Amino acid sequence: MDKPKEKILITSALPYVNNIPHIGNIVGSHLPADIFARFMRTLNYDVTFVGGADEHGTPIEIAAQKKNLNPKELCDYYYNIHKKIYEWLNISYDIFSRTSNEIHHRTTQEFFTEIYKNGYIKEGKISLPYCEKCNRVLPDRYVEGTCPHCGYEKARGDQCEMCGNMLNPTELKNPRCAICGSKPEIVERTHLFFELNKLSAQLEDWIKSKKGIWSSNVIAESLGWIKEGLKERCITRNIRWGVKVPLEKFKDNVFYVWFDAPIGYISFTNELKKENLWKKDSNNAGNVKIYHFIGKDNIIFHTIFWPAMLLANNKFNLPYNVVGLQYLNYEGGKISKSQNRGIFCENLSDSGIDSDVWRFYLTFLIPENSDAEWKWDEFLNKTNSELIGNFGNFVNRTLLFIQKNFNGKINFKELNFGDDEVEVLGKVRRKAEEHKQTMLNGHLRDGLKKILEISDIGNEYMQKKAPWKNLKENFEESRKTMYCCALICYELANICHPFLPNSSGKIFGMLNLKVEPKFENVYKEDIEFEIKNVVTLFKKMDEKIIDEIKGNVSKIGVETKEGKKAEEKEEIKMENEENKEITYEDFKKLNLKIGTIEQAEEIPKSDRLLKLTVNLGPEKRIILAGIKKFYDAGDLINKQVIVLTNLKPRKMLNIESQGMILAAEDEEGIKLLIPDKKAKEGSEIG
Ligand code: B3M
Ligand code: ZN
Repeated sequence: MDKPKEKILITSALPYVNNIPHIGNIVGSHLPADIFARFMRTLNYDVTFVGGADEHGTPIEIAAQKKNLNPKELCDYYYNIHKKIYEWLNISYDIFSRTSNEIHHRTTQEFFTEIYKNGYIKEGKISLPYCEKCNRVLPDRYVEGTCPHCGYEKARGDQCEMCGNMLNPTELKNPRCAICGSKPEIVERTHLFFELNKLSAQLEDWIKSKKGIWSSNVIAESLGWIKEGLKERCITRNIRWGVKVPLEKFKDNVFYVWFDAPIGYISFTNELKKENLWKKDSNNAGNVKIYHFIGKDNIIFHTIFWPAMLLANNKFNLPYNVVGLQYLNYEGGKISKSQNRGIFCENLSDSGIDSDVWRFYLTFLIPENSDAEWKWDEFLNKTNSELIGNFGNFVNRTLLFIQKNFNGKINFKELNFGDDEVEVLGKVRRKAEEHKQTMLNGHLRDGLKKILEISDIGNEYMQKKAPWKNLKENFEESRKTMYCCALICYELANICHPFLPNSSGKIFGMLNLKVEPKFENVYKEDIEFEIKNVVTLFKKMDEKIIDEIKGNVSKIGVETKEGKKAEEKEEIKMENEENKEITYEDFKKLNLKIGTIEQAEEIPKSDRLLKLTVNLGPEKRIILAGIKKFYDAGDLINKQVIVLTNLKPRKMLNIESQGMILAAEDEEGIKLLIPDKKAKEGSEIG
């Protein structure tokens, strides 16, 4: 294959790390971006795929405030959850970074300074809602009210979620403070404004030049905005959490989150030491295609606000494509965390289902042109009939047949392909080319359909040739058929990789070939297949499995009872502490002792905690332990445990917990550490 002609930079919208992502977030940017990145790699493009967490702004601040955490604590916790989820789903980020990193702050400040020097920033006075009760101004999401454009009653100060319009906080009708609900008054403050309006003509030309590349709705929406007239936009906020404004007069201000977030695309690329991908004056100038994958509420920020920033700065390449995706609904309604409707991804890895299966159905739900909808019965049916019945079936029956009847070994030696073989391989090749075109045009769902059509062709051919019948009378004919089927499996291993990376790897493995997915003509006559260790690719689904999965993946994200929130906060703090390194001196500070559990009770408000009374020799302690799911209270009586006794007591659900019991955790759950012989209560450990 030729060496790469072009470098490609792919980005996926940077999620706010203030909650657990749901499947709508996955199909709305990470998954399509990943499929495209993987596909372009198979075409030998030099692909860089960047993502990361958007950690600033009022979405983070408000979420942290509601949990009584500082924003950094909140982000540390959710960042790790997000990262693990994307890893499990095989989202092939070259980097998944954070806008709280120093390099991002520096990059943002330099970016701003350049725009400032180029004359696109001015000072201005702005009226802002001010909440007397909370004693603060209310930027962006700190104020809610009725949208002046569409009448939606829960519009936020920076944007209306319903109609997508960008707003100024004072434009809202019936405004109220998002924290305490009081009606704000209006105060005046001096801020910095980005003069977007100066770039209107340039933006319009640029957007028009994208006809045929961007989808028509992205173009229409963007041009609509220009037509309405671009206004200068306030880019500073009088809060502490964010990137500091590098001007003396505004040193107590930070940038508006939508100013710093997209610069994350640059700073994360720089972290990879690939600065040149963005730089206009590098060797790559004009030769890097930048693709942004984003949800529909982010379109304007990526087709107007961000390109305007880039134009004003004048040192960086502009995006080539902005892929705007629609929303995913769930069983007839919107996904909603507060109503616990939808699939939240934290427990996907416990679902017992290969991530490829999730990716498979989710690919069909990528909302390319209109909103899509998750349906459990469709998940079951599509998985069974298309992924397993068609694709998996062809691969498994081919490989098993060869393993069994040819001792796994099959090659082209002394074979002559007949008309049927020429025909079937030609058909497969044409489908593969159609697949490629479909993918290049950005239709990932249809791209996946073409792959299923290929395995369909394979199944049909095998059925027609009935190689099992020829095994005895015409062994060579059977061998020919199976070599041909093995080639089709090889094609499938290559071509399914962007969608089903685990399965692709497994097929390569079973064919005993190096895992090197490439889009190329696989019809070589010199492959020595040595098929072994054939495994079934996918587990068949049934109602019972679906019910189990449902139970697993939808019990997350319930944020209703106060008690739960309090518990969650404790967990976040504890988890954050776990990630720090300690010294031996630190370890010596731990006071660990043997104790015997004398009483164990359930706590009605908690499905996680048990209340234990532990005898430590000279004293007894009440300890709350998060082990309810794994131990029955009754079984714990008289068990000996290791207790951390000098942990500062803390209150959970109004009960003071006076220590901590040591336990291990693995995929089955939590296991208490128990001494192997009975020891005296209060014995020291170290
Ligand atoms: N964090 C919005 C969102 O998560 C925002 C995207 C930023 S992309 C630079 O929906
Ligand atoms: Zn609105």
